[in-house]
Amino acid sequence: MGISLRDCQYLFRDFYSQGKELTVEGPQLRCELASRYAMNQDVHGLMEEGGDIAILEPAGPGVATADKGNAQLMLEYDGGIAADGYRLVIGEDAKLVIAASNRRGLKYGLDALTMLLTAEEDCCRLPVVTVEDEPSFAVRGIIEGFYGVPWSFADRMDSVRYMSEHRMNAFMYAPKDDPYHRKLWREPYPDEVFAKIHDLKRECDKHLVDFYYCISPGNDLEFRSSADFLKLEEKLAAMIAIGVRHFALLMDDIDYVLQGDNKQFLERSGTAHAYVTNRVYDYLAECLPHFTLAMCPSEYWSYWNTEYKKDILEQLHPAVKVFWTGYFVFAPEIGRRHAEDNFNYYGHELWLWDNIPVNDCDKDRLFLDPVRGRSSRLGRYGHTAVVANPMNQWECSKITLGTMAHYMWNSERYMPELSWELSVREFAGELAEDMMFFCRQNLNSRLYSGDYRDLDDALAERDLERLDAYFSRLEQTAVRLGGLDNDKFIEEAGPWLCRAIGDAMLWRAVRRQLTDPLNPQAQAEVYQRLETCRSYGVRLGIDAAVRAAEALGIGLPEMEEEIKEDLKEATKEEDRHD
Ligand code: LOG
Repeated sequence: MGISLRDCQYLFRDFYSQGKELTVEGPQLRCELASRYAMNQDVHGLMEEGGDIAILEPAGPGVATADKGNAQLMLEYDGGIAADGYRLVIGEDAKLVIAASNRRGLKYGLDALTMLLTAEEDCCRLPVVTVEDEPSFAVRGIIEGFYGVPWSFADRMDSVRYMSEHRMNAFMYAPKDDPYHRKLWREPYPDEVFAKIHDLKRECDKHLVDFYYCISPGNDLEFRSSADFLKLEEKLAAMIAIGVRHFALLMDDIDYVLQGDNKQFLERSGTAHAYVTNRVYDYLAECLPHFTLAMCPSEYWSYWNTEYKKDILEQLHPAVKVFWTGYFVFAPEIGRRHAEDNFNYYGHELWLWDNIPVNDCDKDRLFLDPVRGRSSRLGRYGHTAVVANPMNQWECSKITLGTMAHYMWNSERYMPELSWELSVREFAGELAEDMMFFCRQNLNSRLYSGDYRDLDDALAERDLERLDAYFSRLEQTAVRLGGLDNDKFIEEAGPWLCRAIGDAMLWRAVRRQLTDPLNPQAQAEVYQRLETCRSYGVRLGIDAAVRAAEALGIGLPEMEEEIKEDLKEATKEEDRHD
């Protein structure tokens, strides 16, 4: 089997068999296609060309292919299966069935078949099995909703492919620092940017990912101004013209107390936000037979009831979905009580905007741990979507996102440690162990995500040998990860890898000072190493060397300008000697 039984039982909701295996001749699974799905289903578009599975389509309606292949694949429509879900049956007689109620379900079924297949030189092996699978949340994906440098379009394209491979289905475009999304929301996109958005939309279509265009006009929208509404509609019309069917209106992080004419006109911000969203809803309904509209209220993080929420509950169109981030912007836990309460207060489907692993408030940190602390049953308490707000560093975000993809697909079975292991293994291959060690030094400081007990114990016991071993492992890990076959990761994580090496060097200087406390050169070296560490502008969450120095009584004061100058001179001097 392509993957272990344990992983199958984790990744697929129902995976049952008698443990038998099917073997067919040939290095590739060549499926004669029979379809009761729809004659015009383009199955090839759902699969990578040239992979381990080939699909032989009938030569024409009712005309079989000469090549019968070594298996038969039947695609079936089954309206009883939830959207994106599928049933995959692999029979002993080499008859395979994939049933689904939408195209994404078919794709996920084919992906499952690919995962289960072991292709060898002269035969293909598959477990004889039934897989019945469906997602916990209808909408699963990423909201690029952070502050700071937005992702590049290349990052976004890659994120779409990544999502499609991980059973996520929504990319929400909402970078706070895209001026045309927020500050200059009235302005149309310049042609060259719009062309890239169009490319991104096409990539989403190709990978069956829904593209959401989000706009954030709340800072200065004049609610009575028809000119403003026209601008908003023009912005949406441009997106509609390139096929966008999913939208969100974001009212987060604005001064939402109404002023001036807005106050005169609508009195309260809940009414105002329902008003603008309903107008957008009506506009979309005029233009499109099917569309999705979500809104992020200004009170997206609280869990108590308010007049604002009541206004939304009573006035917002019932089909509009409402975002929230849990009971806090960075919610360490999202449990039944808060979820249920907030669902009742807002009275609309809730969409969880999960601020994980976003690091825009902690620019010097990477967050590389799994999502934790979410109830396994949010789907029962009004939630139909979970989207992750990632880090400015797209590639590094994959570690946490891999775990979130598991949660989004099957929250009932989610196990953070196991998902972490799978995500790290997929990311780093042979260097998974090093990667996991590195991840463990970079836990999300916004959530309770475990602690750094090993280091703290070693420090409490002043176990210098253990600390030596720790720092040399840190250094070796960073060096080895620097050789990972992933340029994007090296580019993004480079400062942190350097910092890890810097920490190990600082530790060695601390160690020398401990053995020779009165030696001024030893102290100067500590300062110099510290300065080097600081020069990277980043730190590992564990902040090991600084913590160790402080715990062992080596003071590391903020550097005086004068010392810095001296150090600069000394470094120059050293460089000359080198
Ligand atoms: C912003 C979000 C930002 C995040 C973390 C929401 C709904 N909005 O507090 O854009 O990335 O915090 O800094 C936010 O979360 N508001």
